[in-house]
Amino acid sequence: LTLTAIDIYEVRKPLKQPFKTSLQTVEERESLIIKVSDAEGSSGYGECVAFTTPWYTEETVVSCRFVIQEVLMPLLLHQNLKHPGQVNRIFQQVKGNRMAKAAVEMAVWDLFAKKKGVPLWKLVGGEQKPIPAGIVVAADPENIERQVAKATAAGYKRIKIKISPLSDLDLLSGIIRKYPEQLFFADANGTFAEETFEQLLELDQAGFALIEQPFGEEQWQLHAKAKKSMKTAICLDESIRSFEDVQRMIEEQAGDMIVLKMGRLGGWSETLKIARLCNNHSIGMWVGGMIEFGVSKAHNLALASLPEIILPGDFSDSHHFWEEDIVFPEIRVDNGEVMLSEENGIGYEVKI
Ligand code: OSB
Ligand code: MG
Repeated sequence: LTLTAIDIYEVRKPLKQPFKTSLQTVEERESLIIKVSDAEGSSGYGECVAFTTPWYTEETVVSCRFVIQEVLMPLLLHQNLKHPGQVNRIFQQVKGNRMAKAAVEMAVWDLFAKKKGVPLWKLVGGEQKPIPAGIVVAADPENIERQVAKATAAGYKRIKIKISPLSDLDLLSGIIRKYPEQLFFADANGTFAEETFEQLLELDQAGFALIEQPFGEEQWQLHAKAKKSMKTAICLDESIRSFEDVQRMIEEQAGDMIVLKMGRLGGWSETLKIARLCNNHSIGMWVGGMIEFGVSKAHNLALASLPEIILPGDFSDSHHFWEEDIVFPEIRVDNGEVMLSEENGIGYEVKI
């Protein structure tokens, strides 16, 4: 496999409704779609999940465009690749910039699967199964009840509620008690601190199946203390930037499970390595989202097809965030499940 072209396309779409987290309100999503092509005219697609500003991670759309165009492209173009796993190794000489690397690496995996004539989920060792879908609900007390009712009626298998030390705990536990069949996750996006540790402990009674990233990404000790003091599972998101971070979480007992975000971890190779490590250590994992378009979602669905991934991931219907997605067909959640495409590669056409 020899890449003859790598193209970058910019996509920018308003969200149907602004998405409010305690860190940032996202009103518009800007993303880079990467298309890699070979001499025979086949192409593969990846999506860069960096945001416009560094509110969630350090990388941005502009930094990724620079790194992809000026640094990663020259390393990869015209190289003879036997397997997409080589891309990660070639990129190792470039420090960090995992979102930029992931976007290109994922596109190569898609192309490789297409050249082999297999769905990407099959190539990575997944199985054909309905993928359980979860939705995210912003921490807006005015609308939360209505949103939970709507998501449950739509059949979503899990609802993730954005929380912070300012959340109304009585309101949350009231809602959770009203839906005993529904699975609830909480995502704090690192908003708790040593001073609010006691408030976190109170969340133990609310009925969440897990709490995602209570403390900041470097707060390994606080996470270990929370894991020891709580019965609710501690799930790390922002803290997990690499394979080594997962090793550290295991060694320091700083969490019970992790969110897999391929677009932030550097792509397929690193993520598959992490999934194996978690499997060997009985660490639970599920596939996380970042308000993405269909290209990234399609890769994430292939990841969720791995037999060791059981918990519902961040998989909302294309029409949850967007009037119109950039893939055909769009991502459809039916009765809380997404069917895996039997088409080659990511299994979706890209409309750019
Ligand atoms: O922390 O999981 C997060 C969105 C953007 C950045 C970070 C996160 C999120 C979400 C949305 O929680 C999940 C989704 O896309 O469905
Ligand atoms: Mg999160």
